[in-house]
Amino acid sequence: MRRPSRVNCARLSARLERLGQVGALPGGGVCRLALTDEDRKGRDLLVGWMRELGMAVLIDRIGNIFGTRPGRRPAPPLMIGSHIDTVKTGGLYDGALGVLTGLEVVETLDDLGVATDRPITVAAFTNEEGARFAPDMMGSLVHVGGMTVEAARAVVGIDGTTVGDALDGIGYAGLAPCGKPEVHSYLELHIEQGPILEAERVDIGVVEGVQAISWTEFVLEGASAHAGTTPMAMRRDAGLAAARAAVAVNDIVRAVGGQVGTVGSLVFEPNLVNVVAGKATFTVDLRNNDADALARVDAAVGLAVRGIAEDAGLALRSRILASFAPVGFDRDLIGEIEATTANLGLRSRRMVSGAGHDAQMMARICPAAMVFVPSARGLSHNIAEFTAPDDIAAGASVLFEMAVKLAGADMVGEEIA
Ligand code: HGY
Ligand code: MN
Ligand code: MN
Repeated sequence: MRRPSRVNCARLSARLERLGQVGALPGGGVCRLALTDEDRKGRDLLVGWMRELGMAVLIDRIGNIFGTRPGRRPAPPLMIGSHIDTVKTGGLYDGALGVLTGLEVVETLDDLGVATDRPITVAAFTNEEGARFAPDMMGSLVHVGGMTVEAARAVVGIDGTTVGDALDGIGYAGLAPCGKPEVHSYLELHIEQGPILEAERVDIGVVEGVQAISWTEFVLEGASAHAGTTPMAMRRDAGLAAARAAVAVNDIVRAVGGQVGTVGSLVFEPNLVNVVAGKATFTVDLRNNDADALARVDAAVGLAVRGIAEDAGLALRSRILASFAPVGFDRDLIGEIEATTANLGLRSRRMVSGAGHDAQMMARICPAAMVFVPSARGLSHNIAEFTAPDDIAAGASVLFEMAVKLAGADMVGEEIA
């Protein structure tokens, strides 16, 4: 029997809807690409909510936003985080659910008049998606020391802008040094973004870790030529070679269990109906929970693309956009989440995340864990992304009860589950 949620789910849904109006797309869904004006508006809204809740707001040099509710003692905080940037075809929940549920945990504690032993910090990390500026999880990677601020600021995005210029442009290059505050433990509530929880009718995903990620950009260069006058044998068609490469990636990936692979972007130049493409730029996203298997697939893809380029007499260059090993979350926190879920009368199952998350970076510096809630039809990075209110309530309840334990809530207020 599912126990009632202690958080105010209507308030949480209202904030999700309100944030979802920032960068809303005409046909539904959201576009708040990192460090765009839409991202700035979302950040402003979040900072405003944090200040309304009396939280101390700190913005660091890469634009990570931290709002802190004080504890009885100035100890390293429990951090509850995620991101509010989205892909171009984003939904209301990817990232935003984790950040706004963190706010809801804080406001519910305020409503109950409950103090906590240690502070609670709600975090919104910069550029988790990596869709405009690679790699993904950039803000949390800088926070844990995996990338310098300078290197991050120098990254050139898909539109030719640097992170530094975009960050300065939206006014979120904070003064606080990166890597602060030091953190006691980290929790992240996130939508599953896949089909498992819904298919198995399970309420909560207890996330054991995140699979390895490899992003590579390939550039094929031949010669643009007239589509009508150039004999087929004379062509150095970069577009055709890129199309062959995409098929090769798919063939290699499908032959390896547990492997996924995507050619998500492919740009022809000059990209005109009557010109043989002289240049083609495409990306390959490969993921596997087995790092060795991923390395073998990565090598096989590189070899295949090189062979295709040579056969077509094309020049080839490539660069790594992201490369992250598999990550395991904290075993004790995983057990605690399972027990909390059961105590709330909810069904859970353990799982590995197919998507990357800020939690995988935070796991480098403190005990970290994630809680998943179902995605309708397993959809995400799609404007039809949806998670039912009951599922949001269940996830928020688990996060709240975990926060109460980890932050050492004082039972001054209403009896807490
Ligand atoms: O790519 C990912 O897994 C995440 O959405 N950044
Ligand atoms: Mn996300
Ligand atoms: Mn995402």
